[in-house]
Amino acid sequence: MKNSSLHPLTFSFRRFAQLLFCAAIFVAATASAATPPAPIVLTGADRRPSTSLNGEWASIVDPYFNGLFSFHHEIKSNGWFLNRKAQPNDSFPTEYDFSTAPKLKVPGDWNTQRESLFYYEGPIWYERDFTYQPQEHTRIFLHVGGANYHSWFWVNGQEVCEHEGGYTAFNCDVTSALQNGANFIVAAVDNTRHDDNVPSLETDWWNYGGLTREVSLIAVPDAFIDQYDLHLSRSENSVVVGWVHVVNAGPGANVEIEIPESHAKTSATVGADNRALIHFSAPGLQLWSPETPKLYSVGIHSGQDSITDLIGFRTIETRGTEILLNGKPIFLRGVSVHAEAPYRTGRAYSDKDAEILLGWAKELGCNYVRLAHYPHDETMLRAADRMGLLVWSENPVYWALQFDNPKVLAKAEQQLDEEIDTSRNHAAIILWSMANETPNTPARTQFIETLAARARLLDPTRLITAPLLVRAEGHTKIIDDSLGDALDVIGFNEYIGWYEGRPESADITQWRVAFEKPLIVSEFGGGAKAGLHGSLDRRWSEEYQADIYRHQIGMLNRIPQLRGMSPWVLMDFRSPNRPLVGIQDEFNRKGLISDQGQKKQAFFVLQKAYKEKAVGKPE
Ligand code: GCB
Repeated sequence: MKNSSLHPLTFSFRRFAQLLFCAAIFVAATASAATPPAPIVLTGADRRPSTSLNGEWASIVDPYFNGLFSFHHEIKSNGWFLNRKAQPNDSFPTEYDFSTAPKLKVPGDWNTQRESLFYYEGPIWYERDFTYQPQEHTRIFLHVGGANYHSWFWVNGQEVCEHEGGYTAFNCDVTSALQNGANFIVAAVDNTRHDDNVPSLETDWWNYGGLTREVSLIAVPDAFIDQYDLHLSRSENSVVVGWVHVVNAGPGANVEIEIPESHAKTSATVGADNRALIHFSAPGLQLWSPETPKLYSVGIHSGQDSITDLIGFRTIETRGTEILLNGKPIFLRGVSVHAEAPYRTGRAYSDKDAEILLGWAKELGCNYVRLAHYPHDETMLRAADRMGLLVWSENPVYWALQFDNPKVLAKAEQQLDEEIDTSRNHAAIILWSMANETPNTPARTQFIETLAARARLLDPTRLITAPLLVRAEGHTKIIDDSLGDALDVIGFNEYIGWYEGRPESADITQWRVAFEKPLIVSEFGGGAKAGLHGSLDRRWSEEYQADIYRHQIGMLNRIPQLRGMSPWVLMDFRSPNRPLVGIQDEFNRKGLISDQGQKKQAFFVLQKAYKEKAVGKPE
């Protein structure tokens, strides 16, 4: 729409009339244009052959989203997604050019790649050329590991999808947009915070924007396996159960599962809902546990489609106030982890990032990690499976949302679905966390109860949790938020010794818990600047932080139903709420390790307690 590129100062009545006319045509055209289908979830996407689109992408910073919206804020039909090249005889200017634009690396947040983008919140355009030879009878998906927060994608100028939510993977069908040979893809990613987003306006972590996780093309046959769930039965010994869903499966299509190492094999027919129910015995399977993180190569086949996943088999359940892994009580010795990249800061995405972070958790003596406050990258979950770390996976329902807004609920549900559907085959994940530290109101409770019911329906094999806020009467801390009724495991966060009282206040604190359920202290801790030393009462010193841990461990041992802990936090992480110069410098300093990998004294206090099993009930 040419008129949308008018300079506002040349505006006249005649042009206004022209503009109205063009707008009417444009509205009619867009109303009839097919909206692209919603992105889908592919389970085990990283186990499929793919064409990587990682690398350098051209980028244009567009704070007013001028590439998508006209000056009257209508969607442009000639937006920057056309990747137009100016022609010598053009009668209008083309005011963008991806071929001369600076580059950004994908995967990667933009904030840590360019100084001027450090605080940037808004839209940025990405463009990349690539060649591709589509094969007959295939569907091709653009796989996006994560784009924070709202993203739009076009292939050769055709819109292929739009997605909301910064921390879940999605796949857009690009089959009809791709050409044989030269192609281009344009993405717009907008990390503006809005009060009706999930998460909303307030978070205590950096709002890293961009294509933060890997991007690739995945080709599948016309009939393909999009999702599957294979896990050990809780009720029958050595029996693997679950389902496989096949898109476009013809009537009577068959699914085969094999675990060659255990000589187990089965086949099943898909039903009317394109789903084959799986139930077969696999005697002699070695159970997955932190001590023996055994993963089996599992083949899943249907017609022309095949995936080989790496799956561990274990059960998780509760009995009274116990958590049972493979039928045996376990105490979760853990730590909370943000997806902050070690040494370089920014959003973590690589195998190496995951191995460093989880390697530190292992060194600490952990058998469990709380991956806060949003679903982490697949690389993190694969590493946890391999390294034997049980995982608490978290939905980004953080602090206060518009709990009475049905649109916000729909957004939270969509992100929860994507989280569970993508990662349901990771043996490491035992807990789905619905929300962190939400205000105790009826609207909140109903909102999270709805999410919990949905999570149970999607995955009845895992435990539902959420960190609750705690209230106090004198020296007694009380956990009685009614949301606890909807949970299998009660999480709670407390900062005795940091936000309230002194470290030794923990010694006189009593606990009253209104639920006969297992309890995990999902956060406690305090800040310290690595290398800052002083007496025990010098806030920000390593000594002060270590002292919090000593007193906390003593106190936590007095809570009979405590079944796990994940203090806050493994490593210092970027937060815009932490401006204290010389100490915080925009990092939350509650890490046991600094962002540059220096271990603080508290790391060793906790390591000793974990290694000597001096905290928690002996297993
Ligand atoms: C909390 C939040 C966490 C914050 C932490 C803190 O309770 O759950 O996201 O970063 O406290 O450091 O204050």
